[in-house]
Amino acid sequence: MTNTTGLIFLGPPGSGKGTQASLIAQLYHIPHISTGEILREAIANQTPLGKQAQPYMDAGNLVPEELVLGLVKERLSQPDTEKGWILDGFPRTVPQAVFLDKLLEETPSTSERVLNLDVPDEAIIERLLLRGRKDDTEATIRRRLDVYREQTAPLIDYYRDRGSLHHINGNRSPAEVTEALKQAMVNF
Ligand code: B4P
Repeated sequence: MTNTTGLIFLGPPGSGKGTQASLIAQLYHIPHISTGEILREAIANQTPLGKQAQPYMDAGNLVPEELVLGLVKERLSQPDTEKGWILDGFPRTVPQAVFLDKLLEETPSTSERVLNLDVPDEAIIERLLLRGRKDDTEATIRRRLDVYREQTAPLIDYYRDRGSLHHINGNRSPAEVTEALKQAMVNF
């Protein structure tokens, strides 16, 4: 019997994953697990993880798998994930998705649903330049979009083949996107 639903938010950088995952997590009282946030916090605290991750993030590249896999495994083993969870920014590569599958096999009561936010490149560049985070320069944003296309977009086929993928138009107001996500979740 399935009694835990894990939500995976997919989409290009700046598609609204972080914004929406945070809102949905509050609404459904489940933890929002953002690998980007965890890594930024590690950088701010200058932990060994943060020091290793920083050059990759500054350049708009993914941080090496060995730095993220362990932290996700550890986070998903915390008791607050028992009723459900949202992963935002993970998986970002097919090997990360395979790792997550193996992890979830250990908890057969968990099923996953994948929500993919679609937003065109021009809108993304505009949004991220406005946000102005350290890795939001135009050159880095373009690099992150290339990395997304090369390494993360293949996950759309990966999850579509398993029938767990829902597409959401993310190119509208945040409130409209939240409403569309809630509707998709009703129909799971
Ligand atoms: P993330 O923190 O995941 O950053 P992101 O993809 O740029 O952000 P997100 O998509 O959540 O932003 P949001 O739309 O909320 O990753 C940063 C870096 O960490 C990566 O480049 C990588 O180096 C590393 N990393 C993270 N996970 C990794 C992994 N698994 N493996 C390896 N490396 C990893 O926000 C964007 C802006 O748009 C905001 O300002 C927001 O206000 C605005 N916005 C949101 N929705 C909007 C809407 N509907 N309309 C207008 N504006 C909107």
